[in-house]
Amino acid sequence: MNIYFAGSIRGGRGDAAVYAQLIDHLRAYGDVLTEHVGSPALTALDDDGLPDDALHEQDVAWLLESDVLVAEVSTPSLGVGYEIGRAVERGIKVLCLYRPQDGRRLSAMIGGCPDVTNVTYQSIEEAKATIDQFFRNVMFSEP
Ligand code: 6IA
Repeated sequence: MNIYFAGSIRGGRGDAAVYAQLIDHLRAYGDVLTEHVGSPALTALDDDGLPDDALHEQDVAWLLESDVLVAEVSTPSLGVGYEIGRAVERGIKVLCLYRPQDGRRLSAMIGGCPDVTNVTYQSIEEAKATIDQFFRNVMFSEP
């Protein structure tokens, strides 16, 4: 199973350590095509090494060959929102994990999307249990 993990990069790297732990957990279910999203070395202002059009082309290609998209959406990111929209259009199963914080609310375009499984969590253990449940459902649902 190909898994696309989406998490904020230029939107801010405050949750990078969370992404790394979720990616680690997701490896039990398949190939995570976007492991770099969890890299502690990656900052919001890094020189990405590739021009933006090449990054976009590469990421969309990975997205379209994915069976599942798991997004951590606590740190708002234009790129993550875009990826969720493209996945929904394509009929790819989407799980969004959101950690509620004072002074912030999840975008209605994500929280209100009927084609997205939206789950809030507080601890990493809770997020991992949500992932386990999501994959149980994916594995037992019709393609
Ligand atoms: O708008 P944002 O940058 O926060 O969007 C984050 C999302 O866009 C992530 O889920 C990624 O899939 C994708 N994305 C953004 N920047 C990159 C990137 N930069 N490489 C791959 N995907 C990206 C180069 C990083 C490289 C030096 C390790």
